[in-house]
Amino acid sequence: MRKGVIFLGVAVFVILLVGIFIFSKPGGENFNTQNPEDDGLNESGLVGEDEGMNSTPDLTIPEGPQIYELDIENFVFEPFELKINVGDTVIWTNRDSVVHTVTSDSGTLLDSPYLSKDGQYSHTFTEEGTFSYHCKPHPNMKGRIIVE
Ligand SMILES: [Cu+2]
Repeated sequence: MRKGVIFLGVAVFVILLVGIFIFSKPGGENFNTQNPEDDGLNESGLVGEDEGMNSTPDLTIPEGPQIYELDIENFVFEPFELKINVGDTVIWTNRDSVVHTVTSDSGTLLDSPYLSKDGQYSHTFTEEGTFSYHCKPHPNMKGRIIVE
């Protein structure tokens, strides 16, 4: 009985020692690696996230005014409807051999000359609104720019 108890005690002691050794070694490594990682995450997290949060919109905002190219082809404004933002520019290019125009339905915002093949007309939209236009020689040719 005594030998058994002593053996059990020794065995438990050894197991505990081995357990502590096994636990402390990877544990220490984990703590050693986790702490710098945590620190790194905290540092780069606090700084990096702020930079990230700032730099992501910064990457979006500097896109700024856009230039949209719109073809006039086969007697059609392509695309027929275009949504853009204030400050954006639209460039119409006539791909037909026939002359076309870009002419506001009302007002004179869009008032291109007669565009021959590969002729271009551009306009920068500075106000919100829906701007419908047509082609003077072909009034059935219609298009509109929606500025938001
Ligand atoms: Cu036309």
